[in-house]
Amino acid sequence: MRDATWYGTVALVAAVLVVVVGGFAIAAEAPASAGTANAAVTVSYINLTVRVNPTNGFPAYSPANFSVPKGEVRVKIVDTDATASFPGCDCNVTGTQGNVESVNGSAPTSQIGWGNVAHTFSIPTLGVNVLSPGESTVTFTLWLNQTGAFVWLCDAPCGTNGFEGAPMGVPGYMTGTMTVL
Ligand SMILES: [Cu+2]
Repeated sequence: MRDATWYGTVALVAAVLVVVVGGFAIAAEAPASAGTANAAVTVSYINLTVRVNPTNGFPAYSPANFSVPKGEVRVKIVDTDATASFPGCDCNVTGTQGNVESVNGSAPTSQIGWGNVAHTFSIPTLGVNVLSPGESTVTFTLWLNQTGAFVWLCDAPCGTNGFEGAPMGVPGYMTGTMTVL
């Protein structure tokens, strides 16, 4: 038989449940309303260096594997390798904002002369082609609107082992992966 104490306990449990469930409802709404206020574009930066490995003489991008967030990414390539020419070069800048790059802080340009291209920074799947004269600093902006892993490579035949051997075809030298998060 249920006495007054039993009914009192049931009522108390029910009251606690209402308070707890109500609290969860309030807590669940708070982050959603805070999230809608953030509509700003993310701008980030990545600095790459091209230098010659002193042990084997191979030029290499560093870092070769890197991550950047989705959005606007401003890239700087400091190329410390010697100047070189690239006969047969596709010397048009593509896939960057405005299809331009800037060399040593000069006015943005959409083309570099083949006689002054030591390396390229190319991402075939994104249509990116950037030319890097040796002993120079190149800057450009990428607009990355999809996440994933994208292989970049240098298109200039800058080694003596063809496109398969080092440095051209070996990750860590003239090819690597850019991960967009
Ligand atoms: Cu190269």
